[in-house]
Amino acid sequence: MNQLLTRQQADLVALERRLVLQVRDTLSHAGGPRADLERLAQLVTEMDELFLLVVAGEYNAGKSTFINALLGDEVFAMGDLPTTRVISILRYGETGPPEAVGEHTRIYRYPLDVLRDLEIVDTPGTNSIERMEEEITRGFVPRADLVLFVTSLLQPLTASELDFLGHIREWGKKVIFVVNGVDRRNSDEQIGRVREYLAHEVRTRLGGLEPTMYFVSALRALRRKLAAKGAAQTDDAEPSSTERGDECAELERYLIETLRETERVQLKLLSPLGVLRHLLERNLAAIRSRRTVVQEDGNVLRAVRDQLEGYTTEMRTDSERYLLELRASLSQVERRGRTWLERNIRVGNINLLRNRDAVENRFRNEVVADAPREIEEVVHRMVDWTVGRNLKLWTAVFAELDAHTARLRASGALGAHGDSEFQYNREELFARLRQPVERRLGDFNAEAEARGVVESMREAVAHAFGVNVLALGLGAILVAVFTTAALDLTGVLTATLFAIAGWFIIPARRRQLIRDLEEKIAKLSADLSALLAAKFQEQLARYEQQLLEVIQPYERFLETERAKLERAVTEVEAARREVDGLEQRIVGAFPG
Ligand SMILES: Nc1nc2c(ncn2[C@@H]2O[C@H](COP(=O)(O)OP(=O)(O)OP(=O)(O)O)[C@@H](O)[C@H]2O)c(=O)[nH]1
Ligand SMILES: [Mg+2]
Repeated sequence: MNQLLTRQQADLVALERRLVLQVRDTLSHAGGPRADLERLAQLVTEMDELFLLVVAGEYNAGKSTFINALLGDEVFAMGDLPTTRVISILRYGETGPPEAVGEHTRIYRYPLDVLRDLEIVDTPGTNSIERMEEEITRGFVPRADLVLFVTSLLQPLTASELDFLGHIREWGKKVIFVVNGVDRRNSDEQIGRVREYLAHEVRTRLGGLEPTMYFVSALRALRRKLAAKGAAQTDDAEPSSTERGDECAELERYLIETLRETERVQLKLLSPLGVLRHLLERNLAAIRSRRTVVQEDGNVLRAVRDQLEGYTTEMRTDSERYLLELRASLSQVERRGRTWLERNIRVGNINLLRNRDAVENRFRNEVVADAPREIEEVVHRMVDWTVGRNLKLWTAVFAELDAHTARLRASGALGAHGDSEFQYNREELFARLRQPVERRLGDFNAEAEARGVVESMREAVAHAFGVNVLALGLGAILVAVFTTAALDLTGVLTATLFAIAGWFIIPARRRQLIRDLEEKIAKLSADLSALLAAKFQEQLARYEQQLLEVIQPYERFLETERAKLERAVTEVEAARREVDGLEQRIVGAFPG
């Protein structure tokens, strides 16, 4: 059609083509469904094709009869049962057998002049029991430049017609109503009543302008033309008179003259904009619902983080309680140590002090006493409690994720756009988020875990205090730490000291030794409590990290997705404004 356009119109076509491509890019960035992108690619090609006048309506409405009447020939099959089964495109050319294009389209040719400028499409009727055929017709609607909607005078606007009209309207198509069967009217008033009814219902139920309507009898028009043709051949033609109330001739004039000459170019330019607008709206809705999903996912992750934070804070405060118990035990050791030293490091005790085993035994029984067992017990309690709380944390996280999935599924947010890349990535990541939680819970063996933690503490103590007895439990290690280490390091147990036991006679020497021992015990006790506290913090940090590692990839995904969706919304909204702007220019370019 390009050669027939004015310069201004050609510019508009170029602008429109660019806009279609731009919208395709926008939707492609926005992760729009493949079908939409394909529709847009096709739209570019369709812009170069002839104007498509699509005749649609329910089965048996008289669509094929109407087209035949227009042609004055029985090109399309007519009948009382669902008759037209495929999209039938009527194109200019010599008559011949129709040509099948794919499964659902057939091309017919007919040498009628008007077909040089537009193609007429007969479609399978809607609302028959052939649901597939309705789908074919619905699928073809986006391609129409103008829809002739054939309905029946005896049953104007059924519920299913209204639904189908809604679909046509969604794609922004201009519709002309053809009310067929006026030959079957009971009275002339019937036409007026139906006209009013239709105008009112279409206006209120579908919104928009006053509908354009033509009341016709397709069958009578066809018969008249066929008779005229026959008469012309036999040379006794009756002058064709238009029946009262039958607007077939006006409609024909509109289609063959007005449409062909002026309106066609404008409609042809406007129709891609309707498609763009519809696709943009639809995708905008999808993007918004995706944004809701991202927000909700984000809320869940925040809830998980809150759980984790709550857990960590609770651990920090409650662990103080256990560490206090621990320090209490240790200060008992210090106190007992002081008394013991005062009582035993004296000259009168020289024989005992010469006996290394005896010293060790007494020190262990009287100073170290129950402390290692107490400490071991506190450590076990502390670890058991930490591990138990950690199990509770993971259980809560799992419940949170589960409830979230159930909520999304119930709201329909999941699977609503299952073909999109977003949906795919999200489900995969969500599964990756859920699996480790599930696995952690499935494998959780609180006893073994607690044993492991205590074991690592035992190793740390043995290592830090140089007690090289791997097979012993924490309690035994502590006994060794206090007895051997304390006594050894101060020299109480060394032979040299005993050799010069005379030292004890010098009061200053004695005091010094007692002070050394006291300091040693205090230091051991401080070191030990710091070590256990550090080990405990380490364990907490590990637990924290474990959960963070699970949720962080998903948090990052959501962050990227959120940014992407924001950008998509902005771009889609901008494209929609451009569609509006171009529409105004097109309308303005065709005065009248
Ligand atoms: N009385 C009367 N009958 C008509 C008129 N138009 C069509 N018919 C009859 O209605 C029946 C259906 O006509 P078709 O043209 O095949 O209807 P259609 O809309 O193409 O139907 P499908 O192809 O099945 O969707 C045929 O028997 C026609 O003869 C009309 O104006 N008046
Ligand atoms: Mg038909």
